[in-house]
Amino acid sequence: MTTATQIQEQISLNQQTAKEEVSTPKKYGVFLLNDHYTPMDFVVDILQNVFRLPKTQAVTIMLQVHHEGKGLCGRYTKDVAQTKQQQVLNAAVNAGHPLMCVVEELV
Ligand code: TYC
Repeated sequence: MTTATQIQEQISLNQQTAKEEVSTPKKYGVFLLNDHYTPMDFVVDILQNVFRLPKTQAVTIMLQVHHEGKGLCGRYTKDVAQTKQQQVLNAAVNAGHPLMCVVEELV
């Protein structure tokens, strides 16, 4: 026999499943921060190689970070954003540059 409680539980499960199927995944922005030491060419290389941006766009974003302190490099799911951030930080440490990179949830 199916009780009212069991029916209600099944409805709750169905609603949960439906919500997971239709809700769009959150997006996360990967941002570069300015500093006084990292060479501009190194930042442009990062934007081209990690974020797959064309040179023109890479230069534009690098200059935005240089002048405004921070710039959006790309929007991704959380795991991809964190992987890109780690690639930037690894490359910066290996090259001896203090370049900083942060991930922020986007609204
Ligand atoms: N401000 C740096 C310089 O003058 C260049 C720079 C740009 C550094 C962007 C970091 O995220 C950055 N060499």
